[in-house]
Parts: sequence; structure tokens; C-alpha cells
Amino acid sequence: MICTFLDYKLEVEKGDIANQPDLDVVVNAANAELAPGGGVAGALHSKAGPELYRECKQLAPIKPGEAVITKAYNLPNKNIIHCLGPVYGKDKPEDELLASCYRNSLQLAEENSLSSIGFPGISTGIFGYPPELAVEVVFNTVLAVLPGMKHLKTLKFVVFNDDDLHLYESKLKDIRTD
Ligand code: AR6
Repeated sequence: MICTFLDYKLEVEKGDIANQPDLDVVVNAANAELAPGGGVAGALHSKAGPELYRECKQLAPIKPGEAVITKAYNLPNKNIIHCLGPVYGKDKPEDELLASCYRNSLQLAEENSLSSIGFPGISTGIFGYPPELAVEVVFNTVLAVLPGMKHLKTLKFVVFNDDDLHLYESKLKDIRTD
């Protein structure tokens, strides 16, 4: 499902964040060491190849809410932005830390003149953030930050299951303008 918000295209798709050839940059739900892990990090590192971790080691560790950018190596994108989301119930305030992940990622994409970005549901897997709470933070943050962006035009939420697809679709319907 696609909708437009001002000059921007917002999209949700059920799929694999490691297989998004139409996007300039994809976001990693990373760990503090920026190491290959499970979930999103595992998928991105295994497809990008071992050179990614070599670059990541120079940038680690990062703190919850922070984001850093690397090359994408064997992935079909220009770059990867690595964010450390909050562990739900541990890193507080979790809503502000999650918002920082999305805000910092969008700013990094803009600074690097990237025009399209793909986000997974940061913190909603192993880190335990309830998806229905996370999606509120995501939309509040994205809709507040996007209007300042000049290079960035397309934002895709790449979700992994039907429940998350329906959550994002219902939020997109609320802001539908086309
Ligand atoms: N494409 C899109 N979404 C995915 C994919 C994929 N290939 N794989 C999982 N998801 P998670 P977190 C969904 O656990 O909660 C890692 O091991 C998943 O269903 O990847 O931020 C790191 O090393 C969930 O909705 O990220 C960290 O230690 C969402 O993406 C830790 O997990 C995020 O799940 C980070 O945990």
C-alpha cells in the first residue's frame, strides 16, 4: 500500500529488508556492537558479506537512539543505516529513544543526499517493543521530521508479518491524501 504525504511517498510492504533493490538505503535494527546477530541484523550482514562487519567495527559501540551509516557491500542499496533501538522495559524513556532512531536515520539519509529509505520495525523483535505502541512513535516521528527533507522523497516500511502489515496500513489510511 502506498500513500502520499505532502511531496513524499509513504509505503508499507510485507517483505525482506535485505531484498529491497529499489531503495537507496535500508535501516538495520542493530546491536550496540554493530555485529551480525539474528533478525534484521542477521539478514543484512549475511547478504552484505563480511566486509560490512569490518567497517562496522570502526563505528561501534553505539548507544540506544543513535544511528551510523556504512556502505552496503553486496546488498543492492547504496548504504545501510544502523540504529540501536531501546530494549523494551530496560532502556528508558523507550518512546523517546525509539523516536531518536527514526529521526537520526532520516537525518543521516538526508545528509547523504539519499532519496529513498526502508525501515524495519526497530525494537519490535528481540528487543520486545510492542508493535502497536511502536507504530504510534514511528508515525509521530516520521510525519514531524519528513517536511524538512529535500533529498528524501520515499519512505518504505518493510514488515515481516500480516499483523504488522495491518497495523501500518491502518496508520497509512489515516493520513491518506491521494
Ligand atoms: N526483513 C524485515 N523485517 C524483519 C526481518 C527481515 N529480514 N527479520 C526480522 N524482521 P529484530 P530488534 C522483523 O529482532 O527488536 C538482533 O539480533 C521482526 O519480525 O531484528 O531491534 C540484533 O543483533 C521484527 O518485527 O530487531 C539485536 O541484538 C523487526 O523486524 C537485536 O536483534 C525487528 O526485529 C535487535 O532487536
